[in-house]
Amino acid sequence: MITFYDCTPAPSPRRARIVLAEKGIAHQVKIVDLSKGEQLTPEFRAINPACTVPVLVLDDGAVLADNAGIAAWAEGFQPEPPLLGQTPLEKAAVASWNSRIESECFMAIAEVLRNTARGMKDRALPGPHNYAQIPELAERGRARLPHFLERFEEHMTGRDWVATSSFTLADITAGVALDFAGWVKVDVDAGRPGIAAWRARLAERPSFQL
Ligand SMILES: N[C@@H](CCC(=O)N[C@@H](CS)C(=O)NCC(=O)O)C(=O)O
Repeated sequence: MITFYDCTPAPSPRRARIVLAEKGIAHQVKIVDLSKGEQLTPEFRAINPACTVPVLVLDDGAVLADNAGIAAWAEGFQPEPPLLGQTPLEKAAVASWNSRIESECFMAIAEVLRNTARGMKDRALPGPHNYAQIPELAERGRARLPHFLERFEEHMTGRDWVATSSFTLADITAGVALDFAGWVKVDVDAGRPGIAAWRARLAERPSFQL
């Protein structure tokens, strides 16, 4: 049985959880409680030395230890519904938006959270090594996020989905990222009708309830 290592509140495993649900890929779930530091135990390090979730372990024992690998594998294993685009140009648009959202939005929010949260003192980055918080990085993240949102609102105005004319991985990454913005108390919908309408469409999908 395919095993999915998950942590329910965390945004990164939620992205993979939504991919698996959209594809209807059967799996069992093992919870790694990040709040208890279970990602740092010898048992979990033996599965993923990077000490992060999501992780998917396939029937043959292959370990997929990040969203990029899990999404690529899922598209090949279960092509329907396509999430990575169908034409060469669509594939380019999905890859490009996915990467842009990760670096400009997800990372900006993570910079704020990980460099301010008391519970993340000395855990400013995920992984096996401890890093001290840098308050200036939190400030920078707070400044970067509205810049991304301004451009994203312009892009989403008059569009149904982020990268192509249908729902793709870019919608999953962006939808999870913008929910994550709530963790640093940013209301992404306020004054942004294009983003708000698209998020309302996402909220109708059963996979987004997960
Ligand atoms: N590159 C990874 C990033 C995964 C990641 O950062 N996961 C976080 C949860 S959102 C984690 O495992 N954190 C462990 C920690 O904070 O020690 C991916 O997207 O797959």
